[in-house]
Amino acid sequence: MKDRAKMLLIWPEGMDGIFPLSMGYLMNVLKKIDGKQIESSFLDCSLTAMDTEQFIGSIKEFDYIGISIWGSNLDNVNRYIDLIRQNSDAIIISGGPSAHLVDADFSIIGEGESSLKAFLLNFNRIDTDFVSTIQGVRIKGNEIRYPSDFIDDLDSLGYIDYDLLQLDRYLDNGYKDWMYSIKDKFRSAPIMTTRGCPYSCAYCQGPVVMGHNIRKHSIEYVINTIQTLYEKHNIRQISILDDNLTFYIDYAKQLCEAIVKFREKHQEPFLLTTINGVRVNRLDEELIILMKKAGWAEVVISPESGSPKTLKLMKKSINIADMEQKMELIHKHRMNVVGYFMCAYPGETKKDLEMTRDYILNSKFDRCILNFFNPTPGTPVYAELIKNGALRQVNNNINYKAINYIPEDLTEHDLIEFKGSITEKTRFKEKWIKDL
Ligand code: B12
Ligand code: SF4
Repeated sequence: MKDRAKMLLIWPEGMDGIFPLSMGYLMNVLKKIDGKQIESSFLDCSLTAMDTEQFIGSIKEFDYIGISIWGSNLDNVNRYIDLIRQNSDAIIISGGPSAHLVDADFSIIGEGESSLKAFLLNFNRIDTDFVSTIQGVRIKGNEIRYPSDFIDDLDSLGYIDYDLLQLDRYLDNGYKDWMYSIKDKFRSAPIMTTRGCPYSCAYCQGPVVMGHNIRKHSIEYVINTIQTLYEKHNIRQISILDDNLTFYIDYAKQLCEAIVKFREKHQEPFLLTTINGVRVNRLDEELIILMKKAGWAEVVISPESGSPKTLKLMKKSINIADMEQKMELIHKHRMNVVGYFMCAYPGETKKDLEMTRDYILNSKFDRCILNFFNPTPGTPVYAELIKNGALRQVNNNINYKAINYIPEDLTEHDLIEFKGSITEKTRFKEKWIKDL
């Protein structure tokens, strides 16, 4: 029996434009049990390109190797798994939103900290009977079991070590978080303030990964993180990655007020973005005003469709009238509005696409982004499409620019023509950004 084990966490190649925030949280888990039972290391193959020999050299002598799997990096991960199997005896643990789509020994599906900790604290008992008692872990070949064991107190996960994750090297290599309204990007870094989303949009994997119950970091935690990023890494744009930042409107207001105070003490321009969008039904005018004061220059919202029928099929729980009203308020307070849309949702017809086109062209969005619907595992709509054999490719690399599903009443030509007919107009008002 060993009294110590060695674990390596890998952030794979092919995660272009994505900063490994999840690795920061998971390394904190490992560090807490480090020294006692676990010796941990982190390998970022996305930041440092490696040839096969270097990769093999880096994976030797570990008992456990954990790899993060998004739908966009399956090819690389499958290659790593083959190399690990050929060159090491390590137990392979996959994690992340597409964890179960690769041939790992164990997969941790959804929020990973609790399951990984339970797993490693008992590393001498890694047999299927024991592992099947840990929430959120799938044993190779078995059914997927949701959900994970969600952590209530997010602050207990500790502060992200942006040095360990080599934020400055990411920035030197051109890492930029999305901000549609400006050409010259600021030095940016991502943070999470909340996890989870209570909604059940049928295409979205967010709640599958992070649960329906929203958990929050304390305002103090968030401000301390922003301060470190601002002072130590000269970050001037914070990208909040939450699924539903404004669900608890009061929390969002308190956060904005604390950021306004932070801005007052710091002279340089400082912006905030919410790349995943906020829900219009979780915004009021007071919050919109506070967001502007705190440093938002644009607000991203996700109507997804201009067809009420499609919105119903998607279970979006939003309506177009509300969207228009909130858009007016956001403009009134001098911020740009970006809208995310998708087409080719199951059940859509030409008429629905036309409604989306009319809405995009006639509404007041400053910019619209249109992608093809591409179903993600774990969502209700994915299960249905798999059951009906309706996907062109299963377990493929997920890419919203490619067509993987064509609704019954439409053709590939219809979809390509429709997407091509929506020219990306930008009507951004730079002066609104200069306010900040
Ligand atoms: C923010 C975000 C982005 C940002 C990333 C910004 C950044 N970090 O720099 C941007 C906008 C760039 C982005 C892009 C894309 N995204 Co995105 N994104 C998200 C979002 C909202 C949050 C991800 C995140 O950072 N969460 C915070 C961290 C802490 O959580 P986490 O990564 O999930 O990690 C936890 C667990 O998954 C697990 N875990 C993760 N790795 C590992 C490894 C091990 C060993 C273990 C044990 C556990 C574990 O433990 C972690 C801690 O709890 C999710 C939705 C969601 N709520 O999950 C979608 C999501 C991950 N994205 C998705 C997709 C498809 C994409 C794109 C491919 C879309 C496209 N353009 O075609 C691209 C990726 C392009 C690329 N180069 O690969 C899908 C993934 C679907 C899938 N099954 O793989 C999701 C789930 C959204 C959805 N459609 O439902 N995305
Ligand atoms: S699309 Fe947004 S609101 Fe809907 S379930 Fe996903 S995160 Fe929640």
